[in-house]
This record gives sequence, C-alpha cells and structure tokens, in this order.
Amino acid sequence: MFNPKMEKLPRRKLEELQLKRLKKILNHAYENVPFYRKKFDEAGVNPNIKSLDELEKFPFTTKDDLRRNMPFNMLALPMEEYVELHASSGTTGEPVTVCYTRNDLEVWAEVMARCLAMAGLTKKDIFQIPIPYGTFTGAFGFHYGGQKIGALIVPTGKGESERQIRLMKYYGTTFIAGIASYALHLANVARKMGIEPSELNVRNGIFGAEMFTEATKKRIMEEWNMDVHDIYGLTEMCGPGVSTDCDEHDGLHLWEDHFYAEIIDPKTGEKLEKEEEGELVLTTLTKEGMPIIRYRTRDITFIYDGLCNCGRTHIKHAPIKGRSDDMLIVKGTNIFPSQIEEAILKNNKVGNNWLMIVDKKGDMDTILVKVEGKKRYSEEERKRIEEELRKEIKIITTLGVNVEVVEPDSLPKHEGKAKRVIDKRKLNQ
Ligand code: DLL
Repeated sequence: MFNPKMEKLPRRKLEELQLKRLKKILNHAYENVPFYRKKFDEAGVNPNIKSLDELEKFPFTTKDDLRRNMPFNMLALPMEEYVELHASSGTTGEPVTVCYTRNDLEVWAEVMARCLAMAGLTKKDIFQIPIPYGTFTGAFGFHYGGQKIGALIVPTGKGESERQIRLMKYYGTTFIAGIASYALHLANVARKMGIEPSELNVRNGIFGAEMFTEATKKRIMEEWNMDVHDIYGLTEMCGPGVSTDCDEHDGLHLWEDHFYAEIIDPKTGEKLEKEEEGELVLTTLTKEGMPIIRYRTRDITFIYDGLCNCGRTHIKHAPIKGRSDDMLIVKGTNIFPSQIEEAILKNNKVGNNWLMIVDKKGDMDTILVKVEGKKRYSEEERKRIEEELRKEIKIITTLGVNVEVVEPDSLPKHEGKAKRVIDKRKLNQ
C-alpha cells in the first residue's frame, strides 16, 4: 500500500475525518463561490452540518451548472493561486475546465499513487504512459502518481502505435496505463509488427476512462499476459484517481478521505442504500481550488456492503456499468453499450473494434452491430459467427439485433475514448 495508515484507517475515524472535511469544504464553497452561496441559500441549507447524512439536503451540481460557469466562475480562490488546468474530453458536449492549486495537484498525485500501488506499481517499474499529454487529465494523473511512487516514467504520449510498441521493446516497459480499448488496439499493432504482445516485458496495466467490461479485462489479460486493474475518475473530481480495484478484483476502492460518495435514483434524486444500483454522486472533500458539492456523475454503479479482504477500509463500488446518458431505449428495452461489448468480446473469432447503429424502420427500432473479424473469413464461416453473436447478444440484452462481421481494420480507429454508438433516430429527429 502506498499510504497504509490512511488506506486502512478504521471506519469510525474515517467518517470523523469526512465530517470534519465536509463541513470545511461546504463553508469554503459557500463563502467563496457565488454559485454555491446562491444555491445553498435558495435551498435553505446551512454549511455547518452536524452529521454526514445532512449532506442529503444539499442541492446537486450538474454538468450544465458547471458549463454555465465555465471557464473560471466556479473557482474559489484568486487566480494567482492556480498552477495548472485540465478539461474534460467533452464526450457529451462542451468540455468542463478545472483549475488546480499546488495543493490540489499534491492531493491528485497522492490518490493516483495509491491507485497505482494498488495495481502493483513499484519504484522498480518502467512505466510507459501512451496517453496524449494535454488538457485531458489522463496522462498527467498517471505521471504525477507514478513519479510519487518513484517508477521510471516513459512519457510516450499520444498515439503512433508502432512507435509505442518499439519503445516498449527498447526500454523493456513493465507497466502501462491508458484507455482500455487502446490497450487492445496496441496488441493488434504489435502482432502486425511480428511481435507477440505477451512476449514483451509488460506485466501490469491499469486502464479506464471509458466503459470497461469484464470481457475486455479478460481479453487484455490474455493478449498481453498481464494483470489488469480498472481505474475510475473524472475531470470534475481531479481526473483519474477516484477509485481502483485491488488484487481481489471485486469492486473499486474509492478514496473516501478525499471524495464523499452517494448513490441516488437517477429519476427521483432520492438517496439509495448500499448494494442498490443507481447514479454515483460525488463531493470533493479536499479540493481547495474548485470544490464541487454533490456532483451528478451520470455513472451507474452500486456501493458494496461490508469490508474488503485486502485490509483497506475505504468503500468499494462496482465497475461502472455505463452512463445514464449512454443508456439507449430500443424497442422499449433499456440497454447499455457495455452489454453489447460483453457479448462481442466473449467470442474469440472477432476483434475488439465494433460499432452499433440504431435506426428506425417504419415504427420499429433496429440495431445493427458491426464488428471486425480477427481475420478474413469465408462467407459460410462469417455467417456462423454472426449467428453466434446474435444469440449471445439476445441472451444478454433480450433484443434481436442484426450482426455484420466486417474485415479487420475496416471500422474507424480510436486513440482516445472509443465512440461505439450511432443513434440515427436522434439524427433524423
Ligand atoms: O476519463 C479520467 C480518466 C483518465 C479516468 C484515464 C481513468 C483513466 P473525463 O474525460 O472527465 O475523465 O471522463 C470521465 O469517463 O464520468 C465515466 O463516464 C468514464 N470513465 C472514467 N473511468 C472509467 C472506468 C477521465 N474505469 C468519465 N470505467 C466518467 C468506466 C469510466 N467508465
């Protein structure tokens, strides 16, 4: 563990610390961010809370609230206190900009170091970061956390996949980080270069930033012969570093001394109990530059009941099932793209690059799933694989879909977060 004292803090002490920090951050937000002063006054809430449960009475912060106050109206301190800014990737619209003070960067490095150590990073590792260094939080988060641990960082940055593989071989990289779908893309590139990814030195990887299903994890493990950890985070909190799974690989530990987590019913906003699935709502407990209170992440998960065998006392949440705004209603059924991915990656005759096109024929919704074959197949073989996939998708989603296995490398590639869904029903509206 990177910080055993804090990671194993007894629950009672952890909750006392949370209450102390929560009260402080609510006051800080109220006194220094006009947006929060107005919101708290309108809701009639007092920042001097006496118990953690009282946070329930506070209003939510949404992405639209942040967008309306971009780039600098959510800041709580004078401009000269800030030393760096990052922005969300803008998956669902305009990017959200977040500014960090020196202390905020220190906290980010600390939570990242805990996540990386949990995934097995040590100072002996050669740690390659194949993520664009830019306004996206990914690369810098891994960089600061990796440096705190003392690993040798190889900041290869953006894309150029063949170069990534060449450098992995040249430096003997042992640990990589990044976006899940890119790890599988890199494995394909290595093979095309005549290099078997499992024969490289990479033994550990930590991935996140987008939907990350069990089937994807399994495939990365097999193709690279490495252990895989899931890391979750979002720009509004710090970037990557909110939570990661430990070696039990059963849920992600969320750093409760820095983030306060709640699960709500996304429709009613009501708070849900442990083990009940809903939307994750997060409050920053230590972010001085840009405190965020009850942020609706739109990410769907649940919080586990009980303590973990690894000894850490911080709560665990289930891997993110999807974003509530990614959920599609097709033929009256709710589906998440992650369910389609789960079905596809179970089939080892197809690759990991796929696309789902939702459309309408008359009054009927239709789904066409296109997926790249691992190689070129004969007509007969292709039909057989399409049928296997259709059946598997039906088992998981209950929906009948059309499947087309297309040639390798024929679908658009993604170096950042993958775009898997084209909903033509929306485009036609
Ligand atoms: O994606 C931060 C990050 C970088 C996390 C690298 C992990 C690794 P944003 O661009 O603000 O920040 O996007 C945040 O991405 O609300 C989730 O919907 C999704 N997401 C992030 N991590 C995971 C994960 C970064 N492990 C949004 N599993 C979040 C599923 C994830 N979804």
